Amino acid sequence: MRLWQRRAAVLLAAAAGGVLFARPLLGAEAAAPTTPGVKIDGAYADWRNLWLPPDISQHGHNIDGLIYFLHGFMGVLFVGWGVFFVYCLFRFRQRAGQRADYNLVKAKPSKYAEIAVAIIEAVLLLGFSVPIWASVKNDLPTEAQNPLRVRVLAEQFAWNFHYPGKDGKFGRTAPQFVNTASNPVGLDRSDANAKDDIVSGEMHLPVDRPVICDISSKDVIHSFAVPVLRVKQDAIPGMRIPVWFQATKTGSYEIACAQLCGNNHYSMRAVMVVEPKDRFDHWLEEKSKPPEEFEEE
Ligand SMILES: [Cu+2]
Repeated sequence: MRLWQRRAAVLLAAAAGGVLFARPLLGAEAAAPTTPGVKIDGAYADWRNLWLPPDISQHGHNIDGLIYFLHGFMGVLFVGWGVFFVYCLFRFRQRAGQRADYNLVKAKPSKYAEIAVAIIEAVLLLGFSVPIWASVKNDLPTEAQNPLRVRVLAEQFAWNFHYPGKDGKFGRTAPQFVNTASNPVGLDRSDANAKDDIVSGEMHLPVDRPVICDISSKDVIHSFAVPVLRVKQDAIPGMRIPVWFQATKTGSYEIACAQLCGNNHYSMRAVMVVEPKDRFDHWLEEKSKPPEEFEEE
């Protein structure tokens, strides 16, 4: 067998191995559980959302604007440098009687182009990215804006949403009270502030009201990702990291985990229901009724 034949055989075997290895993973992906009866708005499976998912966040247009600009800018650079590269291939091709010159070419236009690219990138970073990041991450809504506070607690492989209830105060939580089935966030039911607290596996939010989520994790690092809100924040055990947003459109949307967190990472999703204030209040009311069946046990 010749060398190129041997190489081709190795490449073919590697490709076949890759396909065989990937198949079970792809199968598992297709079988990811869905919440029955819930239609997810803006889901990736919808062919109309091949580009960015719909934006239902007040700050989303800032991030989208930056994404569009960066893609346009990178497209211009890609085409520009690509054309220049092909031109150089032709212009400096090997010819009879021509000798290569190993000294650096000191051309002005390329220097100016590089300086311009560096300036544009600095402006993008300092003028746009950092301020947008600061407003999303640091400038939390004030009390006067009446934000809703929700604690988001991630675990392998689910999301738990903890609401303070009518009194607006979160009850005490501690690891010794954690029960995966009946008390996933470890709420101390004997604490007065915990009496009206709500824990749900589905996130409900009022539309057009600022929401502050305090993100944390019970086990490994997860990432709270809501594509339609342009929100993504790592959930880190031992830390409570705030992230805020304001939803502008009602509907049911997907919350995903954006950090590879274990075997069933692909199934770690939750539904986020954005609804009008009265329906949200009604949901809170329903949920805050004391869970009698648990108290008797
Ligand atoms: Cu996860």
